Formats: sequence, structure tokens, C-alpha cells
Amino acid sequence: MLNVEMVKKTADTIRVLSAEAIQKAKSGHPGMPMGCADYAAVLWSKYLRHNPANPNWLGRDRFVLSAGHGSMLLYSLLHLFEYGLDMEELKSFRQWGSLTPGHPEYGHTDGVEVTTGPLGSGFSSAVGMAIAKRHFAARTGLDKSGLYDGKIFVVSGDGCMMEGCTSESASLAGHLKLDELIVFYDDNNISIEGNTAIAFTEDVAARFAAYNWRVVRCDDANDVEKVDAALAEAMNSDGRPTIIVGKTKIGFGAPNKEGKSSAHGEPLGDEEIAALRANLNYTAAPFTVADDVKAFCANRVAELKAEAAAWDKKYQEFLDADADRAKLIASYINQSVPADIEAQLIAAAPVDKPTASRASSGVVLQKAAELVPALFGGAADLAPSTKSNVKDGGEFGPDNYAGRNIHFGVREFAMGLAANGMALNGTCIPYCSTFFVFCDYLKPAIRLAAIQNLHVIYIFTHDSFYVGEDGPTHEPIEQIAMLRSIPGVTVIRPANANEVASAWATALQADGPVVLLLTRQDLAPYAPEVASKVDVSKGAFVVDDEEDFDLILLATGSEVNLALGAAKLLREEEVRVRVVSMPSQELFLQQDYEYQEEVLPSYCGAVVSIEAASTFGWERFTGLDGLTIGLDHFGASAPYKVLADKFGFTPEGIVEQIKDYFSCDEEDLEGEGGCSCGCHGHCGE
Ligand SMILES: Cc1ncc(C[n+]2csc(CCOP(=O)(O)OP(=O)(O)O)c2C)c(N)n1
Ligand SMILES: [Mg+2]
Repeated sequence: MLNVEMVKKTADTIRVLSAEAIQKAKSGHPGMPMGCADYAAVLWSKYLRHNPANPNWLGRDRFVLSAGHGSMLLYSLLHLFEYGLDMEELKSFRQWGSLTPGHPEYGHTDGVEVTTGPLGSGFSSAVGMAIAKRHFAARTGLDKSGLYDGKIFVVSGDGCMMEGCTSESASLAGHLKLDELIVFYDDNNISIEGNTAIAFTEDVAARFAAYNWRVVRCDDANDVEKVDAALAEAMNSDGRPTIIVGKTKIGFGAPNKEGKSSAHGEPLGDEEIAALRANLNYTAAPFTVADDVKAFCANRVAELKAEAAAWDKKYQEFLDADADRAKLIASYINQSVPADIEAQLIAAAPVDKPTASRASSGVVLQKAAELVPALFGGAADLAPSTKSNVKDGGEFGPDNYAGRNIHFGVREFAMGLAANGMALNGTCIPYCSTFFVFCDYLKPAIRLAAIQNLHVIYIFTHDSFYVGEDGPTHEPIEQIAMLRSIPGVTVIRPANANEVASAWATALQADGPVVLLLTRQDLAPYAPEVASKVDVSKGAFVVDDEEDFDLILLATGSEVNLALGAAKLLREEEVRVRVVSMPSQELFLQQDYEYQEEVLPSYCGAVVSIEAASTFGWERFTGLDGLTIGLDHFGASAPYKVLADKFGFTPEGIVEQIKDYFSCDEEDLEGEGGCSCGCHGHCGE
């Protein structure tokens, strides 16, 4: 039975606390929390299973606030349901150092399951949580235990429903029959610019029905009894994900702003808050919670804690019943990676003949999947090209959630956000894969992975103009600089199979997002004496050296071999050269000064970077006087060898560019001002 009176009072408390905190902050979005307060109060006081004493409790349901601008809804709930978010924090909403930032931030505030704010991203991450949950349960037998059947409750607004990622993810979730998803659509017909009729007139319910979702309608989701009825129906699965289309009024309760877009994103104003309080007969003093509401919520928390304790006991019995299974479960939860992973992957790498790095990655992946049960991922319809399938791993789908290979379909953005949700579920190391150039389609997901410091691995292949015939649309140029510019992302572009194995080991042992950039074309392995020097975790190392070198060639990926070829030619002309492979700028920059100085000594003034991509940012390593060889224009459609020749990516072409830059003829000298050849003083004149 729903305690209608107390649930209503709880909802009113959420409304008033939200309005007051936003008023104090002089910024925020009161309309959404006020409109969704009734839904949230019913859900949290009756249905949601969670454990405020242990926000990471494995048996919990998840609450995902996809409409992240409504953060005060979540903060009010976390305060009321004893997550340790005290009133001072609500008073410091949006202020420096508070636990109540403008949008919910994962890892910052207990009880926040995912960072949201970019609309639709929470919805799509929730789909990933469901994927990871299903897989973990199926692989470990938890699916038949009755212990791991938590729901994922998502709150989405019109904005989420308009965003493309939501469509991609909803389509995927419907196909996969992820029935633990229960989405509340806050159907209030209002977004920032006014009534949604100005831009959004489709039938959302019909769209979701077409995606194989069950639609539950709630014609007044500001009526707690109607919400209760809708949730009761939603809880009773019919095998499909559920969307509750709930009609609400934005800013519900505020007499002059209710139903208006002016309630969306600005404080109500003191007068309107007074009118709200009067309208709700709300008497508790500002920033206080009435005793009966406190007691009502505390009572629910006590119930939940007891439930969680009972669950913990049963779960322990489940673990005790089968030691092997318990070990397997632990390997998922800890995302265990063996300590000798690098040696094992190197032993598995195909280093006997030239191999495309996507292909060596495919081989190494097999070993990695064997050693790391938690490794789980897939591709956006390109697995045959990106070599990202686990052979004999089975296909993840409604008939086999234990399958290790996810077919995300041609839905890159949904894939990226799902990978985030998978990581957030805490039971896998997710990876996802596509052609490098299409990383633009999931860039916002990578950014969110970085903000949340999620351990996601991206396998991006066809990493340069060497793609060849597919032409400029398929040839990444600026993408690598874009990824390197995202704080917290580690980009690794291995030179060959030796480096691929080391790169995978580094990626598996990382604690944030890692991008692997791999080639379509074959790359020669290192000679054994060089192979033994490979250590991708250091970011860069010397692969070919000479005493008293006066030039350093600094290359990544496919250009390391090119640099070795150019070095050979330069030596024939008595230039002393060192060649450095730099698979990862970020990892190199994390090394101590001594190591950096050992590899790239500052006394060597002539540094040349070589990378088949935009040169943007390489000055950081070459210095302003150095030479950055790359491609600062789009590619072209032709066989890759032709492109390499035309773009100067041959040993001869590289040597020519170096000579042009660092040497000059007599006629380049003019007057007393010195050399004007552009050699930046390196010609010795
Ligand atoms: C990807 C993205 N685009 C734009 C915004 C800016 N924004 C925040 S809320 C909002 C309107 C959302 O409307 P709705 O979801 O209906 O929220 P409501 O006004 O009903 O609270 C917009 C455009 C955003 N947060 N994310
Ligand atoms: Mg809206």
C-alpha cells in the first residue's frame, strides 16, 4: 500500500528543497525536480532497492538521472534517504568544493551512478549498464540465483528523447530485450525555447513501441497514486524494456510558473517560492525537513538496510557454495588482470612477419580474453575489419547473454555511451571498436568516459591515409590531435605487433580510457634486439641509435618503420641519427624528467616528428625549431602506396623534407641578417 499522504509530503519537500537551493545558488533548473518530484517520491519510497549504507551494493537497483539539469531532484533524494549529503551541501548547491555540483558527477557524490548533463547520455549509459549486468549474470550463474535482478530506473526529459543517441540506444535495448530498463519519460511538453511543439511533434510512445519497448502511460504523473499504478505495471516485466510516458507539469506547484518554460532554468524568485509554499501548505522552515517526512524516509531506509543485509547473507551463501564460481565472480568484480599479462601477450603476438596492427591486435585480443574474463566488448558493425571479436566467444544477444561479442550495430554513439555504462556497472573492462575516422561519432562518449575516469578501451583501426582507396572521408587526419586534447585519455599508436602486445597490456592495466590506434596495412616487426626494448607503458623509447647523434626522428605507429628507413638513408650521408618510437605522448609525459631527458635530450636541437596525421601539437616535442612532418590537409582516394609517395611518406620523401628544412644553399643567404631559408638556424650559416 502506498502511504499517499506521506509520499505527497515527501514530493513537496523535494520541490521546496530544490527551489530553495536553486534560489540560494542564484542558478539552476527548478522546473524538472518540481515536475518529477511525485514520480521520484513514489519510486524511492516504495520501489527502488538500494542501500544508503553502501551505495555500491551489488544487489541494488540503479537510478540514472539522464535529465541531469534536474540535479536538485537527485540531491534532495540523497539527502532525504540518508546518503550523507547533509543540508549544508544542499545550501552549497553549485558552489566551489561542494558535493552538489551543477550536474551530477560520478565519483564525486555518493549515490550518483553516472555523470549526466549532456542530454541522452544517461539513458544510453543505462543501456550499457543493462548489457554488462546481463553478461555478468549469465557468465557467473547469478542469472539463475534470483540475487541479481536489479532494475535500472532512468529519468529522461524531452531533451533526452530528442537526442539521437537515445534513439540508437533505445533501438539496441529493444532488440536485446533488456527488460530491467524502466525509463520514466517526463513528458511535460516544455524545453528551453518554449513548448516542444515548436520542434518536436512525433509520437514518442509509438517510436518506442516500434523499438520493441513496452509503453506504460501515466496521464498525470503529478498524481502519486497514478504514478504508483504505472510503476506497479512497469515492475511486472513482459520481457521488453519499459518506458513510462508520464504527463507532468514543469515547475509543478509554483502558481505562476507551473507549465511554463520560465520554470526550466532559472531560480523561481523569492516571491514565487513564497507562493509555492502557500500553495502546497508547506510549513517547514527553509532548508529543513519536517519530522514526519524525516521519519517516513528513515523508516524506508531501515527497511532497505535490512533487505540488503538479508541479501548479503544469501549472496555469501551463494559464493560459499562453489569456490570456482566465487573466484570467477571476483575476477569480474575486480576486473582482474594477471600480473604477468605483458609477457603473456608478447608471447602470443605474431612477430614472425609483417602484420597489420589491427590483425596483431586481433591475435593478442584472443589471449587477453582468455586471461581476463572481465574483458567484454564489440564493434559497430565492423568487427571483421577491426578484428575485435573474441573467437568462439559467442554472440551476445537475447538468446545468449553469456556471449562475449556485442553487435552494437551501426550505432557508434550508442556504443560509446554503452561502454561507459558497462564500465559503471563495475563488472567488466569494456572495449568498443570502429574505424578511427568514425570516432568523431562517439567523441562525446569518450569525453564522458574521461570525465568519469572510466576504464574503457577503444579499438580504432584504419588509422591514417594508408586506408587508401576509400578516400578522404575514411582517412583520419585531425582525430588523433582531438583525442590527445581530451584530459585523461591515453592514446596509443603502436608501431607493430611487438608494440601492440605491450599496448594491450598497458590498456588492460590502465584505470582510465585508453585508445588503441591500429593500421589497416602491414607493418614489419622489430628485430629481436629492438623488440626487447619495447615498453609502451613508458610512452616512448629509443629503437635505433648512434653515438653523438645530431638528429632525432620521433615517430608513431606505421611511421616508425618509415623513420628507420629514413635514418638509414641519412646515415649514408653521414648524418648521425637516433630514432625514437613514441606510441603514446601522454604516457611519455607522465615519466620522470630523467627518463624524458634520456630519450629526448634537450641538447639535441634537431628533432623531427613523423606521423601520418595532423601535425597539431607535435611542437611540444620537436620544439619550435624542430620539424613536424604530417598531413595538414585531407587525404585522397588511391592505392595507399601511391598516396604515401604523393604525400612524401617514403624514406626518400622524409629525407628530402628534412634536408629542405635543416640545410640551405648559398643563394638562400641574404645580406647580413643571416639565413632566410627557413632552416631555423640549423644550417650552420
Ligand atoms: C546535449 C545537450 N544539448 C543541450 C543541452 C542544454 N539543455 C539543458 S536542458 C535543455 C532542455 C531540455 O528539455 P527537457 O529535457 O524537456 O527538460 P525540461 O525543460 O522539461 O526540464 C537543454 C537544451 C544539454 N544539456 N545537453
Ligand atoms: Mg521537458
